[in-house]
Amino acid sequence: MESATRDAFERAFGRPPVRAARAPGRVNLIGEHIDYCGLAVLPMAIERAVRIAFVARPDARVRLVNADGARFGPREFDLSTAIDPAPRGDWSNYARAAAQALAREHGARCGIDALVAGDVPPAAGLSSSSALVVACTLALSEANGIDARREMLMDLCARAEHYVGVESGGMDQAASLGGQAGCAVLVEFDPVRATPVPIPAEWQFVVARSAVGVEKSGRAREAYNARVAECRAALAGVRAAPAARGWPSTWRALVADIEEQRLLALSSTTLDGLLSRRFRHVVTEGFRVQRAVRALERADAAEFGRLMDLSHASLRDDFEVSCPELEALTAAARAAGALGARLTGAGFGGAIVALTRADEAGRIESALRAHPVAARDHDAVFRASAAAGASLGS
Ligand code: NG1
Repeated sequence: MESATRDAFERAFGRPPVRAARAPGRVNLIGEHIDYCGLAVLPMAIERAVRIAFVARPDARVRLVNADGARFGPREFDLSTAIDPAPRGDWSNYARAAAQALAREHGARCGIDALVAGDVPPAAGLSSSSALVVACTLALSEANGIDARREMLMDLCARAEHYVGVESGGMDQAASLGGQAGCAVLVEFDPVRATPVPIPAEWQFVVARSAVGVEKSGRAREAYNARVAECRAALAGVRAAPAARGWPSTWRALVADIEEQRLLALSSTTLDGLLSRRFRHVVTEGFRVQRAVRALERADAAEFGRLMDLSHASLRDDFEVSCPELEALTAAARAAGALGARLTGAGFGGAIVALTRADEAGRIESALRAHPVAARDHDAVFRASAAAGASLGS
């Protein structure tokens, strides 16, 4: 633990911290808006992380102080199986989410004093929210002597985050917990598992944040939840078609067992325009993830980049989660020589990720940094390296 963190903790709580939890953010390489359909996705954990210095308390009180106190004021609540949420958008709701899930599922009763710090940009599609949920879960598990397996934590954290009212899938929590240095993480569901896939040393991913923040506690929440409901309706609509009799009931089994063209042909004659486009995104993205994993395994950067471009087009045209700023940044990355570029995360603003050869990354970064729609702070554009997953330390 850094001495600055230790000092800040002592100033806040009048005693030294004992343990530290770290949970990274993630950038999703491909497989967007399909985790909540149970389809595999391919993110990687990044070096930016939420860090919590903490000490267990003898009672159920959870006291939180944020290193960025100007934006995120101190919060307190009691750990129980029914924790009242703070007002919508309050940062403590992610800690409340973790605490309630651990109390309900593992009988956690012991609170913590915690100093929360981190460098995952919030509201950027880089999963600062899940990093906070995962870091709090690790800290509270440790304080309560809960010996948790990784897969169990992935599952628990994914469900826990529904506390904030977003019907999200399990990608972010699995990436944060399952990351490995130098590797992308193939996340599969039901049951959740994370398999590392090495990234060739000459590949470089560059992330650029747009100036448009995407507050999942704000308007993006309704837009996101609407997509989840539309996907459910699209699947039900296709399955109800006489021609689909005997077809499997889940997205995963459909993508595994039925040819892509047959799925698309049936959906286009069965569903209305909007649901048919949503269905097409989910199915084509599901197949793209499989192709992208094969491209990564054989170090075919050109093919991986092409799949990123196709993913982005599908998110824009069929899933309608892009915006002019993300269009401008992906176009700028490609014009500067990126092999592929796509929005990353939920969309509606936030960030893009581009793939480039490492020796050409500087040119892409400069083009993105100079672009008028890029965020204006010092780390709006950065090279993302695949980092290790969440951990406990001292
Ligand atoms: P963001 O908003 O980028 O953290 C969200 C969901 C994911 C996934 C992506 C879209 C949360 C916590 N995460 O990620 O589960 O569905 O959108 O692929 O809401």
